Amino acid sequence: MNSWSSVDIPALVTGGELPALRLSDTASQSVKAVEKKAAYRMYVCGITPYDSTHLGHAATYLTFDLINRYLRASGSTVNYVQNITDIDDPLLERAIRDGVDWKDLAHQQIDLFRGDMVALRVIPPAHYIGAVEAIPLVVEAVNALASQESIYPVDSDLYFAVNKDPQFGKRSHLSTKEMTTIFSERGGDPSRAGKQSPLDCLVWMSQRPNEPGWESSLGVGRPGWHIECTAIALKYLAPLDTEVTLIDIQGGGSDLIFPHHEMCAAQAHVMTGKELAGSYVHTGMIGLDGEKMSKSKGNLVFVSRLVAAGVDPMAIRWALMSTHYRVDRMWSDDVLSKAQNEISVVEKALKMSDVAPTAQLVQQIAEAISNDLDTPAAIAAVLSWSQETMNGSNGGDVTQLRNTLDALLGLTL
Ligand code: 5CA
Ligand code: ZN
Repeated sequence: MNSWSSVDIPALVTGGELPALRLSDTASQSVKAVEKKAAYRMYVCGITPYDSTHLGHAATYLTFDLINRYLRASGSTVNYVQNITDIDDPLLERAIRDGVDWKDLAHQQIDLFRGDMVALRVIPPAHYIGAVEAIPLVVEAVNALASQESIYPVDSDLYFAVNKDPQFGKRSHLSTKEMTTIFSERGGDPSRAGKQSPLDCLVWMSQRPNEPGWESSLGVGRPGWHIECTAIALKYLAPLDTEVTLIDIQGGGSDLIFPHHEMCAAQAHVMTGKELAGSYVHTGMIGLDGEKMSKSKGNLVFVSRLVAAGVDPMAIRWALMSTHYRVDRMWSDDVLSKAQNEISVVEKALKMSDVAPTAQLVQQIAEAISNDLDTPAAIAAVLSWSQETMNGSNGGDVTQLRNTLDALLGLTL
């Protein structure tokens, strides 16, 4: 699948090395330093394309964009991979509801998503891979799991036995009861007859009447959800034997902690004997009117609609960064108008012929981002610099600041 167009990022001049990045890691339940390296591997779970990018998706991809930008600004490369769940039950259900072909629906939504990501200046993944195009990889991954005796049939479907991973449950920290409840809420089938354990997950679903299926050595069918991400991550991030974990960062919203990321980690562990990620990073949920914004609830605010209505995408970026990524938070018109007002103050300051000193501000922004992506602190520092500039302070280098806002925060103001 084509990714979206690349983003120009200016070089950052800080006068020194950037502080090491520290990130919240769900598995260790701590803020962990990301080991300094020349090359990183990051996998972020992509959209299921049946409703265009809402602000929840945008917030999640912006968060990982901040990580991507920071690691690059530190002088490293980042192999960034994202999937598209372009075949799954919710997509088929929506296509039937709306009387459209599921492939057309997916393509149209993926195009909208790409447009939104370009507008928000999100660095594109190096590999943007759909589940359908990944079917040969999924088959390979199921075979690798089968060779570890962790695959069994139920009717003509195939399941992964989670107890083959001694670490199962260690990344998400839930009781069996909690796991079972959440599993059934998020696409799982704990009570299906014939399963060895209620939490075992489907890896290959045989073709159902009036549904698409693909020929494979596993029979005619389609991939289960979790194995799609496991297979894509392991193939396109090409883990090295010399590294302790397969990849550096596995990411997505907190709604993916269980079952999705636990299942991916368990499958990867059984396949390779190694832990999937050094850090499991999860973003809080964006809500509207007191509830999580979700396609199934329909309480969505779309990036494309805001942009079509004339909202500056940089204001959306600023608004989403004005609160911390791990916190569940509400979107509202007030959040947006506050961001618009703040941006107009910063823009005014940036246009002054003399600006307040910038070297310390650049350090403050870098330190804030290194501290588990503390964007509210970075924004507060920029606002206080703007105030000082408006009060007549001078001696700063506006180009240095513009480059920092762009390189680290993705803001062109
Ligand atoms: N295709 C799967 C992942 S493999 C999926 O979860 N798709 S999604 O379209 O439902 O979500 C795409 C990404 O946005 C996921 O990382 C998800 O965790 C995140 N996300 C979904 N809803 C919200 C929300 N309300 N707030 C923040 N992030 C969200
Ligand atoms: Zn995923």
